Amino acid sequence: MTDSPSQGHSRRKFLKGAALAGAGAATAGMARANDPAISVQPWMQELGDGVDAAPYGSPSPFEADVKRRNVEWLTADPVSSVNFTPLHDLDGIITPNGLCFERHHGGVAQVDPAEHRLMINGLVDRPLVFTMEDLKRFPRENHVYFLECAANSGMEWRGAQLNGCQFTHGMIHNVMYTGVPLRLILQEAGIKTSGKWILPEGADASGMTRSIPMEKALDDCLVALKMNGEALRPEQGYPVRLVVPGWEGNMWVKWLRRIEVGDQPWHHREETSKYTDLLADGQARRFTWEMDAKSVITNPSPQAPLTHGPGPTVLTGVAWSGRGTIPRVDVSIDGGKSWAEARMDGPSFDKSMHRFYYDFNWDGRPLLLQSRAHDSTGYVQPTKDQLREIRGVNSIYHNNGIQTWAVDEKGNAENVEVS
Ligand SMILES: Nc1nc2c(c(=O)[nH]1)N[C@H]1C(S)=C(S)[C@@H](COP(=O)(O)O)O[C@H]1N2
Ligand SMILES: [Mo]
Repeated sequence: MTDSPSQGHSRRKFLKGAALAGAGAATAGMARANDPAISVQPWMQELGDGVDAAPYGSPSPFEADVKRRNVEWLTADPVSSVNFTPLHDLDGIITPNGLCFERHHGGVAQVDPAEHRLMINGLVDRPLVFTMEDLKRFPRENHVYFLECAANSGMEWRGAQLNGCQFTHGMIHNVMYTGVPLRLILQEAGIKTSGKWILPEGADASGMTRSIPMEKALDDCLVALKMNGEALRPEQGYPVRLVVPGWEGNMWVKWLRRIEVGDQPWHHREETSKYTDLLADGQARRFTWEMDAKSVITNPSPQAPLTHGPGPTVLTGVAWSGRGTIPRVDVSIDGGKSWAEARMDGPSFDKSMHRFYYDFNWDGRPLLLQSRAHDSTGYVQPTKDQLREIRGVNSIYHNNGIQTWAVDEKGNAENVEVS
């Protein structure tokens, strides 16, 4: 602590030096030779808060606009609704816990971990009931995975509608989970040879259930206790949720209380009347679990216009695939006529969000921005028209078509479609 005043002193010296250097050097229009704000500011002239001011920290008050938002006409009742991750305000690949979008069918259950249990029953040798402490005695693993609601971009099937990537693409989050492989818990109960499916059930008022094939349950599903290092947030299923990597968010049962093992799927509500894809001919595709490769440019975008003039411009966005990694993203600034390969940056994990950048010199003319993801299986993200040709426009779910933002001379962006 004793050295902090001198640290402050040397920082001021450094800033002064930097300002002088800037005055002489030719910049590419990214800074000014002189700026009065470089002088001593009020916060340099008084002591700041002590270490006891915020036992659990929160963002700067200047970041108050960085928040989850909902779409009013989608929110008939907040206990059965959705809000959206502010993708345009984030960078890197990790979604901070307080900004992870929420989707609840019966509100946020407030679960006391000491009273909460996880039961394994059905076609098992030994039906078992675990406390949360019991779960902590299994070997656990850490993995970064995206969770995308199958309805993400669902409002865009018939045309461009919502103005902002938060609303068109914000039903996704990407966090590091700490959890126990579901395989280990099922093996503890002993799966009978007739056990081919599982039915996870939530402890919330909606009693959420989904049928999941045993193959997936034994592969990479996790019974997760932590997100980004700390306990799950109540909104995300505290104290325990199922993680079903790469598969639609609806299957990631929160407030997990029971897993039944069965010999066939249960055909419950969320896999019949909901989360099925109605095709043009009136038939519905069922069990479309995997999330196809998808990407979106987050900056610039309607909520994040270009505030500088022509010159060096950083375009960025995110891409993900339920089938693997994203080795490549292409970017177009002319509505898909020509494409350039974006620069991938940050860690590349299986079934996780990836970050891409495209650093270019904006000439100040209008832009039609698009991004196109390639995943590690060779699959390429389709255009919205290509999707509609095969799937019609009746569906809500699994819209992974290419998004277009129109940027005008002033730098303002709007959700549009080109054909
Ligand atoms: N118990 C329970 N689990 C649930 C839900 C729910 O309402 N109750 N919603 C599902 C849906 S539709 C989605 S998209 C994800 C959303 O997860 P999140 O709230 O962490 O974003 O949780 C899934 N798991
Ligand atoms: Mo969902």
